[in-house]
Amino acid sequence: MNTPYKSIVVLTGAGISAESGIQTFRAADGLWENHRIEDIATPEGFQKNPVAVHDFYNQRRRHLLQTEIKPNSAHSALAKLEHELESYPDTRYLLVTQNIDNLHERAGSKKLIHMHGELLKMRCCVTGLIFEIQQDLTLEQCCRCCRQPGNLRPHVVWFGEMPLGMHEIEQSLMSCDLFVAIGTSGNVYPAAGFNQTARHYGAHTLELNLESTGSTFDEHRYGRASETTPSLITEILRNLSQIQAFNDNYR
Ligand code: BV8
Repeated sequence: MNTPYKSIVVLTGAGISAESGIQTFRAADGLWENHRIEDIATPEGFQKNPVAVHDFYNQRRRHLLQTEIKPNSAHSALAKLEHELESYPDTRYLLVTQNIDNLHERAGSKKLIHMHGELLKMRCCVTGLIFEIQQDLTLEQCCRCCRQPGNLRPHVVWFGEMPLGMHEIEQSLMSCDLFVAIGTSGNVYPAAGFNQTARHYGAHTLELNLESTGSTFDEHRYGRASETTPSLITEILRNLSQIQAFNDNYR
């Protein structure tokens, strides 16, 4: 990688949070292991058995809020990239995550789109208003807007629902020159198609994963995200500073 990038889009999946102690979806002991997707992560499943769906997310929320669950060096490296790029006003950056945990924010990321929602938020099904939540969500809980029980759901995008921030994401994919996917199996659309969109519009596409996902990228780097991500960020920032120094010398 030896060219300075003008617009960088990063997509993360469950694999970036795995080393922080959060289960991925499709690993042998993954989140979907004991559940059928259609029962637990669809509006129909919620309609049919809201208690089971609340329990699935309440368990994940309790786990996320445990003291030992912290951002890892991959989350920190992305936050560092965003911070350092503030010194390069001509370089645009966007982080899109499929994850509903808050580890990117806790590491310091700000330019972030949670395209599949957030575990620490809930939404009123009647008004659409969104509220923070740190404890269990139950059918008995009243929303602050309607002041009656049973209207609240996790602020999470289920299968068959429109992901969040799609317009901004699509605009960024069409204008980026570097697209990096970190820790995602590429099984869920439309996120799984982002690399093709970026490539179609001329971006260099790079996949960081433990193993090959079979998806089409210009470049693959295998290893743990906590190692591959910091080294990639160091490389990007080194390139940028070298180009900056060159331009300063020959202005
Ligand atoms: C939609 C929130 C219409 C809930 C989730 C074609 C086009 C469009 C849609 C579809 C299509 N085909 C099918 C569809 C419908 C569907 C879909 O994709 N179905 C799949 C099953 C085929 N998609 C939808 O319904 C989406 N909505 O399409 O609306 C539309 C269409 C176009 C444009 C606009 C609107 C909504 C999908 C959202 C579902 N909600 N999550 C929750 O979290 O409970 S999905 C959920 O699963 C996650 O959010 C995430 O997206 C996905 C899990 O994927 P990964 O993050 O990749 O995790 P996984 O475990 O699979 O992989 C982990 C990877 O990490 C592995 O590769 C592993 O090797 C790696 N790894 C592990 N450890 C490490 C590591 N890598 C590095 N280091 C490590 N240490």
